[in-house]
Amino acid sequence: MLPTRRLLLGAIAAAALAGPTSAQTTVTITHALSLDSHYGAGSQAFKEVVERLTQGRFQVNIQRNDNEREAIEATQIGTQEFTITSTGPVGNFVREVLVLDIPFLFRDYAHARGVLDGPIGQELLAKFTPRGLIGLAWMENGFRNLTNSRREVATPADVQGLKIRTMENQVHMRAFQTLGALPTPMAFSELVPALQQGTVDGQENPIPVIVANNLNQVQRFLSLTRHVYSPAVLIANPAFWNRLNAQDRAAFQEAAKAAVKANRDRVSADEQRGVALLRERGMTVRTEVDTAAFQAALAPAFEQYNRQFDAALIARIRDWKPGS
Ligand code: EAX
Repeated sequence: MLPTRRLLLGAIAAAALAGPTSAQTTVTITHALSLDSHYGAGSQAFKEVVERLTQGRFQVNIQRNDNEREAIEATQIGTQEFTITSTGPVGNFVREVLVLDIPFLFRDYAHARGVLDGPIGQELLAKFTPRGLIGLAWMENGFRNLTNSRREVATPADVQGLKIRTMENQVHMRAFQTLGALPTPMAFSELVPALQQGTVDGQENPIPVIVANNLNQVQRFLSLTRHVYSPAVLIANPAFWNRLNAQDRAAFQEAAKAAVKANRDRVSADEQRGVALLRERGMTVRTEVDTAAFQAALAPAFEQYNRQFDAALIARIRDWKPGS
């Protein structure tokens, strides 16, 4: 055997024994729910595509952090590279995003996804950059529904006096105040203990969250109010993102697209099966809610939102049609 061939085989064997190349980088992504959730579906798709398109040079470590404000702060300062979060606390970092949290702004999932995937969504993602965050892609939490342990809710009058946990979101808090409820903002991590101890009577979340976190164990009544569409967003750390070369950045962008698709597909699936599942788990579900009465009762809040935000932008969102 020629010496050079023997040397070459030796070098390959040594490299194989040395294990992964030094160029391997582990990045962390967090979200508030388990892997068996609409966020988990997204993070696992993200991981698979990043590791495949970078030939393993980047490894993705998925972790759970159910304090979304903390996760955004950690992504901002770089103690983690990515997070998937509902827009709940995002308005405390990027004020313009609060417009998306206005009740009854979106008609249905097609309307919300169409707006967020179009120019309006891109304009809002660009608002993250000056705030020290990279808004990579709009994902989805879902249409929020009200649960409580006191009574069935069908009209605004049924909400009066209920202590309702809200996200740390001033748009949501104003809405529940206007309805005569007692909004109590807290991180998702504090929600279940607060419901168990009776600190609050109820909360509001999309079906996928209620299912993923078994909130049926601490809540008796579910009303399909669908009062707010709750976007989620994939956020990156700017320093990490700006260090990527064009090829790797393209890989992460492909991974973000895969995360959006897997996340939305799981929301659609959970919406299909979630109500029946929650009934099986013992919840009393009120499917018929007087939506018109809720919208009328929120009129004072809508007036305030029109003053607080760009009324033209609100109209652009409301009037969006496919193809527009
Ligand atoms: O993002 O805090 C909330 O109610 C959110 O919907 C939950 O953390 C999933």
